[in-house]
Amino acid sequence: PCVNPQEYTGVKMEVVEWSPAAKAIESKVNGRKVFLVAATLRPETMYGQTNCFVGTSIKYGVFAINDTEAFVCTYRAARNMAFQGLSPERGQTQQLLEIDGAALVGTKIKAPFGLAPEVFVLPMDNVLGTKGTGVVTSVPSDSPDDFATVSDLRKKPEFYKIEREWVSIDPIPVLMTPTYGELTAPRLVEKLKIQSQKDVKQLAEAKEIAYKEGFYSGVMLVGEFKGLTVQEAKPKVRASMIEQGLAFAYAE
Ligand code: A2H
Repeated sequence: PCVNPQEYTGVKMEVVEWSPAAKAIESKVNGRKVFLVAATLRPETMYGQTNCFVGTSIKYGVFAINDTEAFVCTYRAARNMAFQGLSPERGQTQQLLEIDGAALVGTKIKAPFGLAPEVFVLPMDNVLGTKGTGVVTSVPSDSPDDFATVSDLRKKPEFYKIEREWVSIDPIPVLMTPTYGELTAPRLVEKLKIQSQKDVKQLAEAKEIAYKEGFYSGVMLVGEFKGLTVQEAKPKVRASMIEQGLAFAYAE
């Protein structure tokens, strides 16, 4: 049972170029702009996006939101969104088509507020189809899960069926903490001797430390709110993204 609803920020990552396996979507959206929508709890870190993750065995849908926009996310998320005013008709999804996560890999998308403005969709083992939108934007500087996954992909691109070029962006410093400096997640992954995204237990611990450290002791290094504490900047970055039409509030 859900006691405290989670207030996510839905980040709209516009498709710039579909992967060959997803190319057919283009002709089925009636000229709409299509966005992969990532649910995040750390909007203040969006400057450091280096890619985006999907689960390769998760089913996604392309959902019409209105006449001009369509979102890629799980059916479950689209249904929640429809009850939050994001669909042509309240409470009703309008699915244009279905697509496997694997087919989305290699799609080039925009990363709103990202210092690297265009990034690729990549595979992550631990994406849950039952949380958020099923799409996770990746910030390896501040998310141990993201850093560990990107490191796996760089070590074995053939195994993960990706091009090495798709993981070419290094972690981008976003905020500074007294204990871990400007790359909190890489430091923690090293300190806790995390070898890969499969080390879920240590990753949960690293995630907890990174979150607390960032929230209570972090200071922004980049962006509109550079110099503010993370605690101050978090709602401001979120509001700014929403105001610019690059994100929306999403609860579940
Ligand atoms: B966070 P909570 Cl920089 N499956 O965003 C797996 N993970 C998911 C997900 C899904 N379906 N949907 C969202 N997430 C991730 C940024 C970030 C995040 C940073 C640091 C920590 C962090 C960039 N990735 O999360 O279980 C998303 O990653 C750790 C709290 O609902 C989202 O925020 O609490 C977070 O997990 C939501 O996790």
